Amino acid sequence: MTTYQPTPADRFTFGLWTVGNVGRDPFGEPTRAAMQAPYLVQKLAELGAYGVNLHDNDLVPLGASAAERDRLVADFRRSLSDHGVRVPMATTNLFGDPAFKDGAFTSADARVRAYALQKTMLSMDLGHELGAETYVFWGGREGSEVDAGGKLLDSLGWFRDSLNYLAEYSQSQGYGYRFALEPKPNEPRADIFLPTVGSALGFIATLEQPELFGVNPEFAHETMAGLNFTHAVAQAIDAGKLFHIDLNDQKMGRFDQDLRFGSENIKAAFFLVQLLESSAYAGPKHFDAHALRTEDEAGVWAFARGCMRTYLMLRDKAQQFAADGEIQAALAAYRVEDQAMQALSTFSPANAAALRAHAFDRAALGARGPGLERLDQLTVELLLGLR
Ligand code: GLT
Ligand code: MN
Ligand code: MN
Repeated sequence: MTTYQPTPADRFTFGLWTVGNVGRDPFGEPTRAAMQAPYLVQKLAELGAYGVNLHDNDLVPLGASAAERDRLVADFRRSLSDHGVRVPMATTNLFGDPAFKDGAFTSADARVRAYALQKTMLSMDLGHELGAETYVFWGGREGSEVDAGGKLLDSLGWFRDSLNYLAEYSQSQGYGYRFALEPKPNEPRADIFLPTVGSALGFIATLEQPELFGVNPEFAHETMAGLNFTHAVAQAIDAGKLFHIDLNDQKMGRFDQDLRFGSENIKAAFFLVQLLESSAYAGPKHFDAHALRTEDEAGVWAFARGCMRTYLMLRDKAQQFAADGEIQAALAAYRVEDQAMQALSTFSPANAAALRAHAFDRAALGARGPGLERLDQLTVELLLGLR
């Protein structure tokens, strides 16, 4: 009987901002006391996590003195090494400071854009000091409520210039970062630029060094927009651009809920885990979620344990799915192989001429039942533990 106990080999990570979330929301004050970063590291290690990720200001508050910064970083590093916890990803808080209220890299104010570059370079220095290899850009404030400012095309140019600049900075420092853009459709802005995985992939192709950039898709963000997250991840994998992933859960069409992984859309979570496990993705599985505001500290650790445990249970289910004879037979029946047609589907003038002349039995093609109802029901029964 497997225990679904995670180990660092599973490469599960959390953010300081996730397990450290104090339960503040736009309508209410914190419901939990803040926990110090070294303590969060110790607790994550006890639970079997591989790593912890951070924004600059999750560790070093805005305005801290140099001495204060050095002390906080030293205490954090000591805890990381005492507990064998890694920092695979780092990012910048470009959303909390009122200076960024109308955008950071896409602010209409050139001074704010330059400040965003400076803050990001300093945060990249910190991430590198902690061993981070992936650098995330979540443009939470890059967007608008009104478009009266007329800066849409300029914003895309400013965003591009900033990313090009920071890629060069990383190289000039020898940091070797891979950068991951994290799309989100809205919140905190009414409309955020590059709102979906597809938009980010399209934008990456316009950068000076596109090979350094990929995406960090988040389950909740595509789901908020009514999109299918697993489809978005498949497109990122197909493009060779899945550099990082934010796992959580979300009710469709709501505010960004960042729910415990697998707590809401269990079937979608299953297909996602199945896709990830069958792909070459070997990066961290980051839970960008937090405990419900109702919870105390015990609830925070129940939340973190639950994210990892559900992933492992779904990974187990994916293995059962692959080993289930009836399911595999239904899958095999779903696909129709036809070598002659396959051969004609490779372009040559002769094949094109032959395919143009071929007489298809359209009625037979349309009449075939693919068996998806049965296959899906078998999947549901497997997930419910009946197989
Ligand atoms: C913020 C956001 C997340 C991003 C984080 C990285 S911060 O919590 O909602 O989706 O991944 O900046
Ligand atoms: Mn989110
Ligand atoms: Mn995220």
